[in-house]
Amino acid sequence: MELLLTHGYFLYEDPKELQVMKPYPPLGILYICAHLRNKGFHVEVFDSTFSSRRQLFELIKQGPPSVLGVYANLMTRSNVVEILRYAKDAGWQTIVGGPEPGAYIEEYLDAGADIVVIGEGEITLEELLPVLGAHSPDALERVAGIAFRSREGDIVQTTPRDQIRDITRQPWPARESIDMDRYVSVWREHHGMGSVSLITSRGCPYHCRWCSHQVFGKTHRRRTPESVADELAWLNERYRPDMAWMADDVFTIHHGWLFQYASELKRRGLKLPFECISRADRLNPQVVRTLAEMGCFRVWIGSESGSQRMLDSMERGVTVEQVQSAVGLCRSNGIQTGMFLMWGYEGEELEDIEATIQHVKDTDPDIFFTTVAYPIKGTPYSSQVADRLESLKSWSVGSDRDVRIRGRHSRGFYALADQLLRSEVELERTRRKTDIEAAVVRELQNRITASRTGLHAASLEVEA
Ligand code: B12
Ligand code: SF4
Repeated sequence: MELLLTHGYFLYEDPKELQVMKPYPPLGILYICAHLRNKGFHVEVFDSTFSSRRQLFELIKQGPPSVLGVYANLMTRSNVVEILRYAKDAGWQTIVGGPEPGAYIEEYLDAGADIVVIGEGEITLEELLPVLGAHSPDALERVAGIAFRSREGDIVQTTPRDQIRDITRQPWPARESIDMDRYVSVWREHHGMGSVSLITSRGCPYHCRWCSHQVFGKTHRRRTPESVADELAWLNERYRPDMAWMADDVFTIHHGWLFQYASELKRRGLKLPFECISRADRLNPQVVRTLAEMGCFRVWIGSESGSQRMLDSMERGVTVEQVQSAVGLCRSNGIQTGMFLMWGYEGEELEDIEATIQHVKDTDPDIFFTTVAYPIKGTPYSSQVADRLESLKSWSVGSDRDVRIRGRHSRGFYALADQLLRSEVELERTRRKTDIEAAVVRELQNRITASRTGLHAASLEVEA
């Protein structure tokens, strides 16, 4: 074996993920695996999702040592660091890639990575694997898109890797190298529907200030509608799922493409229920109708805030009204909506929080999730707050979420904002019912008063 690919996501070791139980395969390393196998390399994938670190370490120990390539993102850093160290000690050469390492080159090199891959991995690994064995810094320097330490210990970063021009010609993810049926069955067991994921494009050209563009920059490339329909048809035939998740950043970004894809599915008589993410400004009556006809049952919308002032300062490029109208359009076409909301972005005040609460009450999405804003390294938001950032954990065991931002409100403050939002929405929903129970309403009103009082009191303090 010339390369073993893995990632640091261990579902059964993460109590939070076990509650959600919505695993999807690591498409990035599966794309790399398919590409390299097509080029004649002997590549295997150790899918950590349903496995344990003990099993991975056994495999590494058993050897013979070769090259280990690990995918890392913001949440998996500490696991990845442990894997890199273990592999290094066992005599393996180590490569790390994915959305996080390019922003922390020095840290990953210090943590046990021989090479950090920046950007897309397919062509970089195709060129890197043959020269790795030579241990020649000169040869490494000629491989674009990597960083490593020279013999003198300096960090060398090579020229940026060009992006793959035609992503349609890339082979589909090597799903056969992992236990895909298990993903589908876990979904079916826990949610009544077996699910598969696929992506139709790479990159997003928008510039929301907190969003990471580490891998694809602000570019956007699409596969042809026919190729995506072929993959969906194959997934449907091979794994018999009940639904699909279109895992693109913004599935609806290109309307012309979407209409072509819809007619391609129609021509083939292929209709698999699916969910996807959209920006609100990419949803109009024709798009939403088309989504519904294609089998879309849920659209996730990054709503973020009900305050236009906050949306503008995030450079979100969307209005509150667009979100409200998008949710309404989905509802009238029988599509559920899921909403992502963010607390604590730079400059957010009590009135912005109240505006968000009012917005969610008015819009009434089927589901909503909230997060307290966290600065992903490499984003404009992270640079903006850099001089007020304090890490709460050491780099190798923490993540970009484990930070305190001086001048921002406390975690307790945002927890109260969250409670207030949930109680207000519940009261609104209760009032819409015909058989209102007075005691329930009173209880909710009491909760709202307590949360709002607590929130106002907590707003007087910020993180020192
Ligand atoms: C789908 C998705 C998810 C899904 C499923 C993940 C999965 N198993 O597929 C779910 C919903 C679970 C999810 C969750 C989260 N996600 Co997410 N997700 C995505 C999304 C939209 C697509 C991922 C994908 O398939 N990409 C397509 C493949 C082809 O790209 P890729 O994975 O980057 O791989 C390429 C390169 O990175 C490189 N590469 C990848 N691996 C390796 C390995 C080696 C050895 C090498 C050399 C190269 C290499 O080559 C690959 C092919 O070119 C990305 C955004 C994006 N467009 O990538 C965000 C993204 C990865 N997610 C992100 C975040 C923040 C999260 C969460 C933390 C959100 C949260 N608050 O909970 C969680 C973390 C979950 C976890 N425990 O790991 C961030 C990560 C930022 C960072 N610096 O790490 C991203 C980049 C979104 C963003 N723009 O900010 N996510
Ligand atoms: S948040 Fe969504 S729309 Fe904004 S830049 Fe990121 S992927 Fe694009």
